[in-house]
Amino acid sequence: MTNANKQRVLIVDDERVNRTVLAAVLKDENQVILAKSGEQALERLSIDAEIDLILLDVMMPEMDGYEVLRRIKANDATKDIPVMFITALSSVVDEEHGLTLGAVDYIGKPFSPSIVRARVSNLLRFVRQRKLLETLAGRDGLTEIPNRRTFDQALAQEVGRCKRSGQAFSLALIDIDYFKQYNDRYGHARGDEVLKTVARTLTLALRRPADLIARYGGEEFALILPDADAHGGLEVAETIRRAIETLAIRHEDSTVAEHLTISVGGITTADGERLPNELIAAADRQLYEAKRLGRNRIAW
Ligand code: GH3
Ligand code: MG
Ligand code: MG
Ligand code: MG
Repeated sequence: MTNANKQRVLIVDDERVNRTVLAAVLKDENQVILAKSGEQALERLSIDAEIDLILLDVMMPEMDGYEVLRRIKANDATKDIPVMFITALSSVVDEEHGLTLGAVDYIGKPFSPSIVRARVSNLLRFVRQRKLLETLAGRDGLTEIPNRRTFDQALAQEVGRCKRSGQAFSLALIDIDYFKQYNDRYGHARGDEVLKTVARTLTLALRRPADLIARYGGEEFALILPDADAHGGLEVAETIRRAIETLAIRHEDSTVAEHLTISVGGITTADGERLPNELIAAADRQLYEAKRLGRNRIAW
């Protein structure tokens, strides 16, 4: 297995021999990262929190393992990373203390390599499952693009960023024109296929990695464009409107065109004081305007 597919285990121990032995036990199955102190571990986590499991020694000079765990739990970026103590402090009181602080497991030293390997492997299986569930929970089941829940989180984050930086960003709602008629004429299954195609097309039309397109509801999609002013926002909106038109999906019951079209309502804001739902309402009013003006168009 290449390192890219391996799960990542951070080993924190002040004694070199312990780090070496643990690394030897785990390195075939996992990507192992070493830290020789609590400070070094926290420093490492501050630049790279993509760690699946932390094996943590308790007795270390300067900062002990209990304090390291407390800090890991106090930080939003790291609080969900499971921590397993591996320590010579193996009284019932020590073990209870470690578990109460939130460690998922507590292994006494000297340890049996095969037991450590098995416990780590069992735990990492759960971590993998949890990650998969998290990914699925953020995606729409039909189109497989981010869902409303992911969008709401991203919008809240963007509003926060805007409040701090004063940087403008753009937000747009996209709605398929006469989609009810499409379903009525071609059937719901074909309608579902169209939703998938539209989702894929919208996704491919985005250029910056930070841009987000989500399925907002039935046949509505929502778009966040960080750092985009009205000019940039309009340009993206026009690109996607044209991209959908170019698909030339036949829609005989549309009164706008003979093929499927979308309408877009967009806004640009640098006002971090407006709440996410106020921004959505403003974009929705623009969308309504685009519909009222004849559909297959953008109102910004
Ligand atoms: P308008 O141009 O005003 O937006 O007209 P419209 O017909 O698109 O608007 P309306 O909101 O009345 O209808 C939306 C339709 O989208 C109704 C619903 O059947 C369809 N729809 C919503 N979700 C799905 C879905 O998951 N699959 C399919 N096939 N259709 C869906
Ligand atoms: Mg130690
Ligand atoms: Mg709609
Ligand atoms: Mg519609």
